[in-house]
Order: sequence, then structure tokens, then C-alpha cells
Amino acid sequence: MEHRIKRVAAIHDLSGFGRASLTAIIPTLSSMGVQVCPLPTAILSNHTGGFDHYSFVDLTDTMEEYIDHWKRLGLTFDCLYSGFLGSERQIEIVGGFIDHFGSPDNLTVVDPVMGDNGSLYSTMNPAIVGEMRRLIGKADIITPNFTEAALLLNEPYREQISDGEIKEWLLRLSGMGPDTVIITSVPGTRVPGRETSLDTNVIAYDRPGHVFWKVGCRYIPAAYPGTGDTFTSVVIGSLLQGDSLPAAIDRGVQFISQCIKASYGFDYPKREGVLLERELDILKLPVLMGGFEML
Ligand code: PXL
Repeated sequence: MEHRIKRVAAIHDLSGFGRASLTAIIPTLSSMGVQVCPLPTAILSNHTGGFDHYSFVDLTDTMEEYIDHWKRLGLTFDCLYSGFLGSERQIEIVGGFIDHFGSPDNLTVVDPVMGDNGSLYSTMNPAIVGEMRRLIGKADIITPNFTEAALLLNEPYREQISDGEIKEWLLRLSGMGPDTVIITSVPGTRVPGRETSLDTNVIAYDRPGHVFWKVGCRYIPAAYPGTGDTFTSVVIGSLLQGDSLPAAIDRGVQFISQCIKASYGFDYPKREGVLLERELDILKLPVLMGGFEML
């Protein structure tokens, strides 16, 4: 009998320190019973969020040969999942990878990792943003954060958005190709007299069902790098386990909230990421639905 372990091709960088990209994605998906096959895009000593220096080896030149061997092995994947990409040409290579390995039976997820909190990560440039706009056209699902959604749409970054406007953003992003658009870190209701918003939401659009979904979570004043990678990994793991889209998003939000709460009480640099190792076992527990709603 054939084994039933689901398999994901994970196209991301390997950052040696800081719990982002592959060092967050591999443990998260493995804990959910999914096999991760990394296709590394770059090797960094540490991720770039909150560290002012790092070493960076761009692996663009090695990727085609690496992919050729996967083709010769006749590998197939249940999901193709790309994230941090290091150069324009690399984005083109990933496009070719999706053309070859993508099929109506598997899921292509593009997390257009480019920036956060209104600015681009230091390795990014406007040409990469342009290429990323093309790459999302090949995806079934994209998971930009609020900053990345604005960059993809060429909208100025802003700190507030109404339900009507975010719906319009979702429709425009879906119009660029993907059936499903999931925007994270969408600022929620602003409370008069408080500088920060009370909550931050994940808002999604599912074109086949023409449904908007909203999953809210209480604002916790701490940003940890790598949480986007972990969130998308939980969503993918959950979908591969057979959950519905809103249930998968709900699990992602619950898991990240739990990780942040478990980390926030400890005094250590946020740039080291959430204390994932303490929380991974939660992913094996039966799921209790939190709160998702139609928008
Ligand atoms: O988590 C996103 C990410 C991925 N890869 C690298 C990064 C970051 C965010 O800072 O620096 C190298």
C-alpha cells in the first residue's frame, strides 16, 4: 500500500538564526504530518528583520540544476509553496517550477514575502516587486501581509482601512490571478485615544464561492519576524489535512496568537522570533474552532 504522507516543495531561504522561513516552515509542517522538501533560494546567517548585518548567498545559479534533478526523479508534490525570493531571475525560475510541477490536483501557494510595517526588507528592490506581481498570477492562494498587499497593488501604505476598501483590495488581487487571497495583519478598529488599533485581522476572499472571510485576533503589541511563514505553513498543513479555508485560516490565527502569548511574557529580543519549539505540539491536538465570520 502506498504511504499517504502529503508532500510540500518549500521554496524559501535558509536563515541560520532567527526562526523565519525554512527554520519555521519545516518544523511547523512536519508537526502537522506533512513532508517538507526544501528548494533553498538563499542562505543567510540570520534573517534581515531586526538584525543590522547578515551574510547572504544568493542560490539563483544552483536552482535550475537542483530542479532538473527533481524532474529526473519524477517527483510530485501536493503543494508548491514559495516565499522569500532573492532576485528577479529567481522569481522567473520559480514561475517555471510552478509551470512544470503545478497541476489541477495540487495547490500552489505564493507568499509574496517583500516587507512589513510599511517598508521593504533590505534585500528587496522595486524590480522584485514587479516580478512578484507576475508570479502571483500563477498561484491558487496568496498570503500577503497588509504591507505586501499594498505593494502588489501599488497603493501607498496606510494605517487604517475600512471593510469596503479591504474587500476591494482582495478583489483586485484575485483579479491578478489567484482564486484565494488571504491578507494578514489588516489593522482593525481604532480606539479613540489609543495609538495602536485594538485588533488585527486576517481577511480573505475565496473567488469560487465568492465569499469574504474574517478572522480577528486581539492586538498584542509585539511583532516577531517569521510569524507570516508559520501562519502560512499552518494554513497549508490544515488544508492538506482536509480542513475548509476558513477553518484553516482560523487554525493559523489561533496558533500564531498562542505562540505570541507564550513568548511575550519572556524578556528576549523579538528578532529571535516566537518560541515555536514550546508550542509545536499544539498542532497535533484536535481543533476547536475559534471565530471566523463572513464579512
Ligand atoms: O519571514 C520573512 C523573511 C524570510 N526570509 C528572510 C527575511 C524575512 C523577514 O525578515 O529576512 C531572509
